[in-house]
Amino acid sequence: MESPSRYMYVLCMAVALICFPTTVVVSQDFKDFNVLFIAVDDLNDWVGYLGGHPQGYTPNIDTLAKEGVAFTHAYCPAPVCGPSRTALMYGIFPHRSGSYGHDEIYNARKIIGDAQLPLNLVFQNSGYYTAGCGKIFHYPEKRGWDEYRRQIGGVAAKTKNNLGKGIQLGFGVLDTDNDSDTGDGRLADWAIEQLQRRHEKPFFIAIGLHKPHLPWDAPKKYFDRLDLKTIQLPEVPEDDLEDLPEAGKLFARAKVGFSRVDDHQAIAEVDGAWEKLVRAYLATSTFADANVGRVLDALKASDYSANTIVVLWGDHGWHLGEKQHWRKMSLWERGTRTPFIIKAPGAMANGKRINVPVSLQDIYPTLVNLCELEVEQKLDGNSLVPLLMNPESDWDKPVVISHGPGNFAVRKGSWRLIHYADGSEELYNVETDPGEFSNLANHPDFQSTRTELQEHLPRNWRYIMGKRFKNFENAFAKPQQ
Ligand SMILES: [Ca+2]
Ligand SMILES: [Ca+2]
Repeated sequence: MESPSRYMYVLCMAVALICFPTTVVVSQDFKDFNVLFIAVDDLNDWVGYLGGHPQGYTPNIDTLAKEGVAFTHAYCPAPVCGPSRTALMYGIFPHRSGSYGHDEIYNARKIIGDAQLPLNLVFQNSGYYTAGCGKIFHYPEKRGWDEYRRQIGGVAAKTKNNLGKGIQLGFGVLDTDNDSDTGDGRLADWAIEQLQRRHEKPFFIAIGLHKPHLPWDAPKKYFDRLDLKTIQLPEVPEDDLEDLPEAGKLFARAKVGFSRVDDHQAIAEVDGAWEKLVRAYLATSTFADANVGRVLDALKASDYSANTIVVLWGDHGWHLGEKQHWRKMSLWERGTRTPFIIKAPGAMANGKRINVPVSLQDIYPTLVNLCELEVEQKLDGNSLVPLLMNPESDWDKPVVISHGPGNFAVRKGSWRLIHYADGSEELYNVETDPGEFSNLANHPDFQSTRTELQEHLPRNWRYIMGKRFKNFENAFAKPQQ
């Protein structure tokens, strides 16, 4: 496959080599890029470069964002680990695969045909050495790895906090100050060892950090950075849910299989609980960032720094009270926006921020495009190579996010349309109203915007209902055949 965008990329690289021979060092053929693929579980936009929280502290991710192409409005295909990763790694939208959640019924290996190859297998089939550790897939995928370690045990938490009131949001201090004693730290060390090897073939090395997924356990130094008294809580207007349709209210406050209580109500009833949770999430995110930093430092110190593409992504967002919602599983900005950075050698947009909405669904086609891999299957999403070449490119593609059968969000330009399976909707201007406080779906001035966004809603989707969604069953709809 020789796509025009790939051709343009090579052309730009060639121009860069002629014009700036000292700034671009490419020792191999363009198709021999290595890939360092970094996934961070449950990392929302509370990272420095995205500014989702003023106390977000992620210096290593921010450095990568400055060196590479920093996507500021990147969204998950679905707001929960399993379907987001399935979509990303197999190149198929959740509404086409039917992988919406975490029940066994959504197991990717069961509902996606063998002909839809995972990304790492395509690299392996293309002559790459493939090594992975940690959480890349949600449902284990044995195909396509030369080496793989899912987990490497680390020290346990020496203190665990119980907030009471049935709140099941655990956090604690790990019994070490050395990151390399922790589970994620050991995964980072495993990836570092891979980068220090002498590789005969181009490589695809993947690391999936488990934090900041719950429980929010991290070494003490990360908690100590933040005084509880200074913690800033997200802005949550008391009447925020009043302009939501019933389906929106249900998704905001329902007990969704991960919790047996109304999280927001329980947290409000325990003095200081909200601050402790915000601090624990921020601390664990900084801990994750430190592990990212060690891997990136190892790449810089290796022989592969100049010809390795680095991709970093979080698998979905996370609410800490916004919309009176906790955890993932929402179609709002905080539940769906993630960090996403691509640093490709010689890419003209390196060092730039790209503000148009893009999807993690775009990662697979982008890497296939950059590395010139042969792929027979249909790939959902778009290659972002035109944006990597020219950050000013016209790019007005809608991003579609699924949450169970028939519930979608569309992000396009500065707008978000949420369409629930019962037909009710929310509409927000994310630029002027980043907290999405004002639902404009019924505002007379914005009906043409609403209609335009509706055109991007999938007309058909696979209907598969998992157990965890049972209390939402009436909120889901079968496709109109
Ligand atoms: Ca996740
Ligand atoms: Ca509102």
